[in-house]
Amino acid sequence: MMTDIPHDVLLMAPVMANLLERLEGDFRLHRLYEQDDPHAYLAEHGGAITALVTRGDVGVATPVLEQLPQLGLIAVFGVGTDGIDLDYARRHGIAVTITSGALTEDVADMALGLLLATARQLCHYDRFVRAGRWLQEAPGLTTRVSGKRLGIFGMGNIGRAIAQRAAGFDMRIQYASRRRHSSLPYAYYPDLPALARESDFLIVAVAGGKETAGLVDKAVFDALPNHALVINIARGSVVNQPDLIAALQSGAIAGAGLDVYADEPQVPAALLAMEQVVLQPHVGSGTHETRQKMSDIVFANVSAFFNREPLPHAIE
Ligand code: 8YV
Repeated sequence: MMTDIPHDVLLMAPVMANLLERLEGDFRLHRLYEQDDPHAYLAEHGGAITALVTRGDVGVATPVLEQLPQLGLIAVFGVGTDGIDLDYARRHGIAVTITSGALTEDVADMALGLLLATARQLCHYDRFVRAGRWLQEAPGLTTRVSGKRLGIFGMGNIGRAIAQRAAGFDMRIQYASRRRHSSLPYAYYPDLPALARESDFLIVAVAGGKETAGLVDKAVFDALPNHALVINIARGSVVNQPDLIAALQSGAIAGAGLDVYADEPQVPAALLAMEQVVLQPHVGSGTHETRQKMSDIVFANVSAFFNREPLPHAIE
């Protein structure tokens, strides 16, 4: 049961209305993103805040955490913890929860959707039909997806769900990741450029953060065949964005399908201008069904924390 005195919860960024209403209903909610001077706001209210809600794509800066001496929970709306200083959280006994299990399928669907859209030029031909160009010219040919060699970088839950889907397209599935998963029937490459050399398509599905920052760089684009397509549904930080743009401009690779970027919501003009690129605004998990589940999970974790119950989705 909740106590009568409302608990103070800090919200780092807008979340869906349904979650916002539930948090506001049960807690004293502090919306940091609405404050003109967040530092001064936290100097006044930070001492009372015991739980924080943020989004996977937003995280929380360590100086903010330093202004929250009583913080016991960071509840992430998403699965990415790359925007959170986990060492700081561990040292200060702050639990971290994520919306594990809720978004795997949607993000994998988006990866396949982007692959199909890029290879078969779905967005390009949508523009072609709408502009009335079909009346004047015959559409050109595109690239087959079925039966091709798919390299997946990262074999966590999302990587596996992508592989399952790709198997339905009779693709030859191979992957690079920190370690081999011996239970999986896919070829393992310890080295990313080696995987790239043998792949028609490369899907980036690895977690973001310091360990993976910039790993998909010029060496990888040079290793990929010129007809290769690169799909990123993970984090913009994993791909060296200037190297990606250079590879697309020089023809080192043939196209890209992107849901994530280095500096969201900024998308470089060079990418906007390219017809061989399909762009999405970080909406891999953005379906009604999944966002509702994510909202329920965040709320369940915050409630469990204040009820002193075990957290259903805590990481380690
Ligand atoms: C975001 C994500 O949380 O799970 C993640 O880490 O990046 C996304 O699901 C989502 O965009 C919420 O805004």
